Parts: sequence; C-alpha cells; structure tokens
Amino acid sequence: MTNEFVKLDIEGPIALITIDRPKALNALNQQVLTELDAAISQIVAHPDARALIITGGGEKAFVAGADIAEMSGYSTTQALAFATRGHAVLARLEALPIPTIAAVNGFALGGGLELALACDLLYVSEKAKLGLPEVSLAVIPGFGGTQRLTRLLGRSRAKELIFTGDPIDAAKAKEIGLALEVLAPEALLPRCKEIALKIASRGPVAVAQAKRAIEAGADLPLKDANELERQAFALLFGTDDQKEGMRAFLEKRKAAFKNA
Ligand code: DAK
Repeated sequence: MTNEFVKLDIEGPIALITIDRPKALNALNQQVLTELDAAISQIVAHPDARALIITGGGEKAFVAGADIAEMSGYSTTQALAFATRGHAVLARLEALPIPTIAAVNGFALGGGLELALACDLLYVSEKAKLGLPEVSLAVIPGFGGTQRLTRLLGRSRAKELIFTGDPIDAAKAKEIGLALEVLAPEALLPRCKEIALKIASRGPVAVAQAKRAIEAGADLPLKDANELERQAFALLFGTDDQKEGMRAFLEKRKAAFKNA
C-alpha cells in the first residue's frame, strides 16, 4: 500500500509503517490518521506479519505532534471528534496481537510521543527529542498521553514532563525508562528490525498471548491478572506450535512454527 503520507512495507514477517509528511515534520493531521488506520487494517489482514515497526520519514522527525495548523481553529466539538479519532486509531494500534516497535528517529512530540507510547517497545536515535509540549499551546495531550505516560513512568515523572512541556533528549529518555536503547541514527532501524526478527522467530500464538496477558492484566487486580495468565498458559498447550516448540527442543533442532 502506498498512501500520500503513510507508507506500509511488509518484508517477510516485518511490517514497517513510515509516517512521511516532511513539510510538517510528519505531524498528524486527519489524513495521516486515516491513512494510519488503513495501514493498521492491512496489517490485521496480513497473514505473515509478526511484528510492526513505526518510524518517521526524513532525518529530522518521528512525528512532531498533532497538526497545529489544522487544530488551531477547532471548536470544542471538533476537538472532541479529533481526540476521539486519535484515541480510536491508537487503541487499534495498541490492540494489534503482534508486538509493535516505535523507532523514534527525531522529534517525537505531543501526538508523536503519544503514537510511540501506544507501541510495545520504544527505541530512540541519538538525535531524538521526546516530549508532551501541549501546555505551551494551552491544551493538554489529547491522544492518551496523560494516561499512557503516567502508567509507564509513574505520576511524578509524567507530571514533570506534562506540566513543564519540556522535551527530553535520548539519554534522558533511556535513563527514566521511556526508551529501551539509544542508537546511532543509522543503527536505529537495523536494530529495530533485528528485535522484530527475533520476536518473529518465536511462537507467534505465544507472543500474542504474552502481549494480551501483559496488556489486559495491567488493568486488572493481581488475582484476576494471574487468572488471565493461567488460562492463556493452558490454552497454548492446545496449539500445534507448543508441540513443535517442545519437540524441537528435545530433538535439538530449530522449531518451525506455523502460527497455529
Ligand atoms: N503541526 C503542524 N506543523 C508543524 C508541526 C506540528 N505539530 N511541527 C512542525 N511543523 C511544521 C512547521 O510549522 C514548519 O512548517 P513551515 O513553516 O516550514 O511551513 C515545518 O514543520 C518545520 O518546522 P520548524 O521550522 O519549526 O523546524 P525547527 O527545526 O525549527 O523546529 C520543532 C522543530 C519540532 C522544535 C518545531 O517545529 C516545533 O516546536 N513543532 C511543534 C511541536 C509541538 O508543539 N508538538 C505538539 C503539538 S500539539 C487534542 C488532540 C491532540 C492533541 C491535543 C489535544 N484534543 C483534540 C483535545 C495533541 C496535541 C499535539 O500534539
């Protein structure tokens, strides 16, 4: 699929989405959200995709936020509709059964950081700058930033970033647990692909169940979350891949998983 601003490439088991709107540093306008939603639908329908990487086109930005020019004249009704749309698209991204990786190659501000936060894993280039600067525009994050950042980093860190609006650099992002690794710009995508390929080599149903247990469990009391894990663990013993994975170990060979 090639759209105007959102490119989807599927190479083997890896899907790669590139947000590519260089004249606005890849800012998320309505069209970008629509194209992103369509790309997510294509990934859902693709039988071979085992991991998704999202990155920004060009050298400078991952995504520099929601589109300020488009938002500036919104009424409260339009703002509600825009936030509803953004939340819906990011919720679909978050609900993908395959792991998702944000390859943050530059500015990830506002809606851009919110997009990265809806991914499972976040890697940054040395050039990355991450932040939620919305209060400097006299609004607040509108695509889940107040919630996902807080759940990831805790209230205190999230409040510091959101109240000041100041972006942080790559090293700080790693120090506070927002980014997993800091990479040279040219090493970022290769490293993300390496991680994606490793994930793709594991039992796909098991990876999907692990993601579900972690994500759904995070919203539950521990007792209920553990029950969710117990059920998922048992369910996997009904799959061909579990038989293959354990047989392959015992036969000292590489497993050939079928996603079944
Ligand atoms: N939107 C639209 N255009 C943008 C943009 C953005 N977020 N960010 C950059 N651009 C455009 C610039 O206007 C400029 O366009 P031209 O002037 O060339 O036409 C072009 O990209 C290059 O940007 P700069 O010339 O500014 O480049 P610099 O290197 O000097 O600066 C920068 C890079 C990233 C520091 C700067 O562009 C910047 O500060 N950008 C804005 C970053 C920002 O504030 N992002 C957060 C946006 S607010 C809600 C829903 C959603 C949200 C909130 C509420 N509800 C409905 C309730 C989310 C809000 C946000 O994401």
